[in-house]
Amino acid sequence: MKVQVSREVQEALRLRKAVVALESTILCHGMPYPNNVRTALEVEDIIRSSGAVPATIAIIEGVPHVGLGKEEIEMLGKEGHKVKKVSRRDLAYVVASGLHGATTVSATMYLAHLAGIKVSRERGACVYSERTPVALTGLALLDLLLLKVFVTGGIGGVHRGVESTWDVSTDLRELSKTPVCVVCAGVKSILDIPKTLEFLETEGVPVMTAGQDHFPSFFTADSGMRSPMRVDSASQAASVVRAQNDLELGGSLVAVPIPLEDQADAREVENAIEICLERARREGVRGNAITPFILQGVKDLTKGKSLEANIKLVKNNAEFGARLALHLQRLPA
Ligand code: PSU
Ligand code: MN
Repeated sequence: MKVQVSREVQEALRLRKAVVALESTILCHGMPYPNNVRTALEVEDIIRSSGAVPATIAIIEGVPHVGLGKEEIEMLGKEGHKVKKVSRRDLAYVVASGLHGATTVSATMYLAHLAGIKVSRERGACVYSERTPVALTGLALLDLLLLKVFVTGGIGGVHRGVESTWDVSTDLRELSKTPVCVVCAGVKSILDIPKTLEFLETEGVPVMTAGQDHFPSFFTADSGMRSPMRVDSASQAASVVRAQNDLELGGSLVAVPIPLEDQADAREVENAIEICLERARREGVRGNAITPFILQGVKDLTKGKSLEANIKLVKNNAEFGARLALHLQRLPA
């Protein structure tokens, strides 16, 4: 199967530069046009100016793309909600049907990992034919660290009212399966944060918070819940990711709290969330439509203030994620 890796990303992988994956659901379903396109391009530039290379991931006409051009980001951002939201579950269908797809955290992790493996295999083949057929050379070992860092705003989690809906985002299971580190700003309080942390513990996913003891809650820096682990720098996070990788344990989560000055008003956001959850219940919104429905509603009710905070935190995460990826790439094989 074809996975289209952009020229910029191919070149970066060849030179073993740090590459940071980015998702596209936030582009098509998480923010309105044109803020979405502007933010996506600015986030890419933040990663470039930190010395890493961005790889925004999406499906275009059935082909998974790792690294998008400006025109492709513009096209997907303009199409917005018309582009299908694609989690792990939806990947095969959207590929087989030749559709566009906006990848969520789970699908983006999966495709980043797949592209890393494909590139390693191609190199592996080349190593086998040119040198002795050893299983893993130092070169191939280093390749296993390709495309291991992915930056987003927030991940999916266990939804409030899970007792009756069974709504648990597949992002959480993906984290346990796929060896990619996801950098986010914590989990939004549209979700049940304590249950989300419990589930991540069950799934064996390391959850680290940068620079503080408490886990953040997306729009605000402190959810009131203790973070299972704390790291005080991007390099410390990188060494955990590296150990996780060497132990072949699957993914990990790094939460970077929103800077205090960029926080949204917690009470205002909480009120908006309550109203939207009630609306969703009344209107029977279900399944993968819930998260975009609530994000949109909260944005409208807070008159765009939640969107402003959202944009700032994604950029903040991009800076941290790029540093993490650079450190990871520099660690000795
Ligand atoms: N949380 C946010 N913003 C988002 C998402 C989650 O604060 O844009 C998106 C991500 O792409 C995430 C997806 O992977 O929603 C989770 O959807 P669901 O709850 O349907 O699993
Ligand atoms: Mn769900």
